[in-house]
Amino acid sequence: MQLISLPASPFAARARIAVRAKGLDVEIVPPPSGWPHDRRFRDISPTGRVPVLILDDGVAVWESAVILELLEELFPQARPLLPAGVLERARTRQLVRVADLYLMPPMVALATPQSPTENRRLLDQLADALAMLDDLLEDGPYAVGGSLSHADCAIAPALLAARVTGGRFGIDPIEALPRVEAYARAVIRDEHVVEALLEMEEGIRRLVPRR
Ligand SMILES: N[C@@H](CCC(=O)N[C@@H](CS)C(=O)NCC(=O)O)C(=O)O
Repeated sequence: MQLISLPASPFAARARIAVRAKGLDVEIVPPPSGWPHDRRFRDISPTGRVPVLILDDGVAVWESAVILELLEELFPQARPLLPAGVLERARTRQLVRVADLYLMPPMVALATPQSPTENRRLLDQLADALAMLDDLLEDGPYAVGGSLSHADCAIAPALLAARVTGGRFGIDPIEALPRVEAYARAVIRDEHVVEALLEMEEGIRRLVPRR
């Protein structure tokens, strides 16, 4: 299998954490030159986005949350990244939805130039999403159920992205949120999380060269 991934992408980091934690034989490769508009890439990823998982028979699967769910189903013998309890599984999926629907959208919008008013509105949206997350996280190194799950794959990269986004506006959007802060510090003790986050940091440094 191949995972088309960009180091800086929080969505691709989510998939990298999962494939490594599950111990799967997956080659991690960059998108082809000409990405994201390249016609052949659009044939396998209609949104033009990464990550994309290419299965051994050539089938391409896109959307990070779907890739993670598929890996659970394709490799039931590998380390599970969904908890055993039904309600804990629901909470895990809820946190992935929180990342996708509330945390990431304002950050994606803030990545392109906006008016000062729009920047403020999007930063407020991000602050609201982080405050909600502060109420949802469990105490402990992992988001749900005491072990690595899809929730951590989604939330840990999103929090690094939040810090980087806030930093561009001179704020740390996490520091005043005790659970989120404690979680961000604790979850990097996981070897697969820290590996993906270090790759993200390095990828972001390359995208935004220091002056
Ligand atoms: N909902 C998608 C989002 C993926 C996404 O936005 N990827 C970004 C990188 S962080 C991308 O490929 N952007 C390229 C573009 O928008 O042209 C997922 O979860 O996989």
